[in-house]
Amino acid sequence: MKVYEFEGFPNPARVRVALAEKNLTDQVEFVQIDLLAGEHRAATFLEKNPSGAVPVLELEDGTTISECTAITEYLDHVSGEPTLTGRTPQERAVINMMQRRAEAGVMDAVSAYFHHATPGLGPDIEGYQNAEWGEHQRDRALAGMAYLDGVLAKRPYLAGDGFSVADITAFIGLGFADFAKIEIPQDYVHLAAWRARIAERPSIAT
Ligand code: GTS
Repeated sequence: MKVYEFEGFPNPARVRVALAEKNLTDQVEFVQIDLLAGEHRAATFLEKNPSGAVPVLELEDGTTISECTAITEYLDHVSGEPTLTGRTPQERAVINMMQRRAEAGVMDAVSAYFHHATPGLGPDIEGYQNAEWGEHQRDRALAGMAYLDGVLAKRPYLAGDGFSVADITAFIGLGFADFAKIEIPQDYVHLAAWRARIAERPSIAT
């Protein structure tokens, strides 16, 4: 398997954590796509992902899979029992729902803030920017974090009693918020405690 990524960037980091959780990291060849140099806009890369975004997983038969959720779904089923995306119909549905809430409410909102209200990836890469809309996305991200804080007041992980892909998305989304200089309110105490606990997982700490 190959993973096209830009190491250290948030969406590729989601897949790095999933790979580590499934003990698959050493089975992957990582190929760096320099986003700052615009390598993701080259025709050869757009053939792999028409969205022009990393990460992309490429299988031995040439199949390319983009979107972190789809890649994680594949990895979770290719190595042992599913541990990240749920086993029963109910688990799968709840994890999917919470993953999407973390993604839309934090990850995607922070990303939109970064690309619109800050210099983002620089003038050569950021074509259209709308700062007002970007600022609004920061408010959305803070609202998303407040929602997750409320969820974590009632249960240890976002989708219930076990760690899942929803936790990966939210954890990396908070890291992206730090990078984009969105200040996470200190009174989100449940979110902060959960974040400290997740940071200790071997898939993240090492
Ligand atoms: N929904 C996609 C996923 O789940 O994979 C998002 C992918 C994405 O936005 N990737 C960013 C990218 O390639 C990299 S990251 O900075 O968000 O980690 N962006 C290219 C660009 O031109 O914005």
